[in-house]
Amino acid sequence: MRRILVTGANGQIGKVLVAELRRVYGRDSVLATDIKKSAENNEPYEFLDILNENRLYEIVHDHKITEIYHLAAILSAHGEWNPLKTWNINLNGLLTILELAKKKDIQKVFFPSTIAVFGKTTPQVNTPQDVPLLPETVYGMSKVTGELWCNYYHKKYGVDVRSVRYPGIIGYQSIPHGGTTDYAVEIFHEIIKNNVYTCFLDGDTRLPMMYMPDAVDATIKLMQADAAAIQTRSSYNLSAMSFSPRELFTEIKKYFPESEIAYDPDFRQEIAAAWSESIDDSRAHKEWKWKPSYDLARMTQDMIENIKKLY
Ligand code: AKB
Repeated sequence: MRRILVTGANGQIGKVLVAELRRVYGRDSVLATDIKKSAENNEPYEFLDILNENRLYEIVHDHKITEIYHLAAILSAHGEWNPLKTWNINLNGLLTILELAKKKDIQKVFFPSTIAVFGKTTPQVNTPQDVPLLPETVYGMSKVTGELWCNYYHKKYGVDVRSVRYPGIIGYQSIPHGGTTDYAVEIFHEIIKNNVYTCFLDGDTRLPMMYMPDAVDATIKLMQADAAAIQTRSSYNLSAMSFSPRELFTEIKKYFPESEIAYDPDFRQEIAAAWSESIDDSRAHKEWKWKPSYDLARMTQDMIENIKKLY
């Protein structure tokens, strides 16, 4: 019987992933854990600080957990404010989970990596799967190292750990905090509320992005794939679309012709400038049949429809 634990379940992706996992496997099969309680009913839920190893072991034992989706992490922008804390949470949290999976009867682990693993030494256009990785944020460093540990635990101990490098994720279900790609969600809320947005990235900074339903679909598909198909145990490149703030605004302006944008780049511009513009994710297409459904136009239309209902 499959029993899933999700860490960071009340974060941007966690919230939507938990709901979808519960739809697929049943509410009681999916335990949400986080250090913050959700405003909505999120039961079954347990408070869990990922660095509290004893409590993690207890929860896994009590709830007879068989799979872990380990989402808890500090993202790129907030990571720069407290590098050592970020390293501790992002990397030691993962190592605790991998050790647990090695010792206990955990059948599968999901680890989210990110485009933040790329750096100035990486080709920025159509970035291939295997490239030099020299990230300059502590978040990127922790995720590259995390990928290597996943590969190590798989090869050395047979832990069935699977991972994707998420691009910027766009969803209407929450306003993300702490990331460099957060502008691509904020812009919708601000334009719908106020018809104006000031972007913290430069207008021409193109980044790989993905709409939430595709991100959740990719995650579940990867976890459901046959173990033999998963040839990459560090992390898969994953992609759906790429755009700059200017291109996204042009699309949004079709619905709000009076709206305006200004650009006031801050420290996040330097982070974004080192990341890829677009990603070659052909290996994910080939090995576990990944295929996105949303492009810029379809995502924009759906975001606007849903965010309008919130205000
Ligand atoms: C961030 O901006 O830090 C995240 C990511 C790309 O991993 N959204």
